[in-house]
Amino acid sequence: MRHFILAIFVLTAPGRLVAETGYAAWLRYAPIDAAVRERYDTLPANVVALGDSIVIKTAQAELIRGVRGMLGRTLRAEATLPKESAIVLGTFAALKPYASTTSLPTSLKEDGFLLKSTAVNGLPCLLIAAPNDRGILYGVFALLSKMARHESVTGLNDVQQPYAPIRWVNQWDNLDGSIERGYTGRSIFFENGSVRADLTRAGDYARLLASLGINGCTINNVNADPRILTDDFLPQLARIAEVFRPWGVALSISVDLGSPRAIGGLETFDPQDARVGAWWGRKVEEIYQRIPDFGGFVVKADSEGRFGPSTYGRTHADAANMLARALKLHGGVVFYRAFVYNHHLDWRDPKNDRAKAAYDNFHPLDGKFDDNAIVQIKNGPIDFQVREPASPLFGGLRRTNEAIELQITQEYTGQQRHLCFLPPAWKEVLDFDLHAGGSSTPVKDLAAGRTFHRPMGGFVGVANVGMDTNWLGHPLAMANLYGFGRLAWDPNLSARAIAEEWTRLTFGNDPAVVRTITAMQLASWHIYESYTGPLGAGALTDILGSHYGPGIESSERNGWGQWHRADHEGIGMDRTVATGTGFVAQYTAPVAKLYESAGGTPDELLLFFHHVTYTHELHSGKTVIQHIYDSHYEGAEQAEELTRQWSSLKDQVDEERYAAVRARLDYQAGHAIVWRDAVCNWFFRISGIADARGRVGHYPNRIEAEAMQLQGYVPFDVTPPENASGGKAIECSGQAQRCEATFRFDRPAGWYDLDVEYFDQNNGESRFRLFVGDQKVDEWAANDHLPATKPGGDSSTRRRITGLALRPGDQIHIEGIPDGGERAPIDYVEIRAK
Ligand code: GCV
Repeated sequence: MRHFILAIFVLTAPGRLVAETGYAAWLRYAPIDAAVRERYDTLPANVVALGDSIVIKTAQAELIRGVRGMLGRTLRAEATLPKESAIVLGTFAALKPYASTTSLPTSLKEDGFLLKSTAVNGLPCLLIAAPNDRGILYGVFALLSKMARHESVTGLNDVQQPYAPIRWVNQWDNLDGSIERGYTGRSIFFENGSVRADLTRAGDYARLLASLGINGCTINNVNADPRILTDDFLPQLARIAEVFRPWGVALSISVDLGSPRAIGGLETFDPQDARVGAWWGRKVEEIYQRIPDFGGFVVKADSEGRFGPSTYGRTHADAANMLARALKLHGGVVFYRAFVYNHHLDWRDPKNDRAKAAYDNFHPLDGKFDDNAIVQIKNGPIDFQVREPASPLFGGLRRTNEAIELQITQEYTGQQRHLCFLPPAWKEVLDFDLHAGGSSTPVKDLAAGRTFHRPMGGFVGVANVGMDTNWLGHPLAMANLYGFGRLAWDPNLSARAIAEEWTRLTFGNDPAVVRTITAMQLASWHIYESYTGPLGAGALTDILGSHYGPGIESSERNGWGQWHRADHEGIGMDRTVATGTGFVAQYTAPVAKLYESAGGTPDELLLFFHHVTYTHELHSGKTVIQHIYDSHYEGAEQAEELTRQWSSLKDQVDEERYAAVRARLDYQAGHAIVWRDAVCNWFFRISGIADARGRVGHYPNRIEAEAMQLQGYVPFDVTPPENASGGKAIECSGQAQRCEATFRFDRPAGWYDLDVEYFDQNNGESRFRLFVGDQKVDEWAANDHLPATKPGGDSSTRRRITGLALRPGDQIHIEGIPDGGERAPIDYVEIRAK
């Protein structure tokens, strides 16, 4: 299949819109139109690789592949300098013999590179030079990216180096082939408890990662299965390392600290027990024998039920250092996650606060971690919510390596069904100055190890690519993987520059396409936030289940600590020192001063730090409650606007990707209304304060299904009630094979659209037919794969039937045919005049 896809690209004439699956992502190397192609006429015909490592050979082959795709020319592959102009790939060491002819920036750090138009041996050449082979590969990708974006490649003198040595992704894949928080097919690495036989996609993933400068990939869930370290698994891991190696991507794995006991025959996993240390030492030795370029371990300990050093009264530093020492001999590193918290917190104690956990656990250990141990810190103090402040721990470790963990996986941000481009959110944290000493200490510098001159540091992205052809499900979601890689390379890039680059590479350089998609991406995080989670309250999603649809009370009255503390008077977590949990004190004085007062806290984070009444006035001049109503209505409208923006590209984007994006955006616009109504109605009910604009609770164009004339259908209560219009819906009763809901149309004659809001569960495929009088005007199947087995906020979705000529007195009926556990449930019909 893959070869077939590639063949399509190669054989396609420039300028034509050819169906694309999205598999090629931003490495399409699409044919360049003749007019622009002239720009590359001076490109040499030879590519010389001065060296024969697998990485430099890969770089050479990639350059040939890219130029072939874009220009339709096949460069000659050479191993020595020919007597004509060439593109020369070489490390500084390999280029030494020619040093007299060209000057090299020898102070460049590992993985950096130089693209330079210069004379080598008296001949005009394009030099791609680097301190190491991987840098050359990155230089090749940078050159190809320029060409794909139609930039000139003459007169180049471009020096680039990464901001930090650590640029890794963590996949949370399970050995059985499922993916924790995976929304797009099975694992590309594992299947039924083993490594997949066919690792083509794993290799192709490594290629995508390398094209962004990502140099490490952890392949399994941080909730690690100890079996990954068993003797029969190690050779299988070596197979994955083999397909990563050509791309300079180091393989690493997550390990369970309990492994010595679970699979090692010891009765303990105490990090201070010499037998345990020795076991890890031997295990690491075995790994390096098979995988000499192995990257290291990622550890989640004492968190969400994982084993950890607390079992033996040891510290996280004890555990991290035990592994670090075993790895150090071989050049490996250990990432120790700071995501450690008690998920059985007593919610009745107003001083309890999960946000404090990472700092409380790790700040006292500053300076106690070995030099090849890295504390991996989530961007915010809770857990990848739609908006959180920067974790204070970034500024709380001065003598310890750290890395920032960002989530590419849209766990709490729409699960790749909703468009939510995350680089703007990440930038807010990366650029935030924690005033940790010195004049400017933004999180990006702290994480990169620059502020306190740490030997290591950087960026880790949690990713969930799966077997679905386009990797992440939503074709536009790949911009998050791209954006993570670009920010890991250079966090000073703007979100706009990243969105624009990605669009050009993924959809081509047509100005309208670039303008429209960039604008959509840039607006999308704010839109998603507007209809799902106001003012930093945290996600109002179902935190006990899917983390997807609305579940406003799910975070309350339990030990998970994701509380927003909304009651009938007000909302928000008081985290101040004066009256709250004291979390604010974890920040340095200038930052603490900002957050300690409600007046100093920016509106968008107000409820993260303060408990206020619903009538509290924001900086914007609105009351909190009116902001909640307005932002949810605006967000839902803007989600609808995204569908219009995308429609404007109908003839400029290939049909396959156009349709795939269109379907997701349509769904999103409908689900944004589900969110809007759930949140607004819940807050209306709890606060008793009406929407000043009269929208909440009033749906004049809506006909509730339970108010229709029913045959075979029965009304039922949806739980929680705000997740269905009016708190009720209908479903086919007991053994009914076919049910009907009918209503009489009572508006003036005209053209109308009908939105049928129904529930699409994943335990059945009901079918629906809609009739006006006796005429069937639409039919569909509830066959999406939404994360729910019952009617509610996760499964609520809509069918839009457009352009119906309706007359007063028309009988409209919907026929539902249930299947399995899904009883053809319907919530309401919304009538919209054209
Ligand atoms: C891998 C959140 C997610 C979990 C994840 C955890 C973590 O709680 O919901 O699925 O577990 O974070 O980051 O360890």
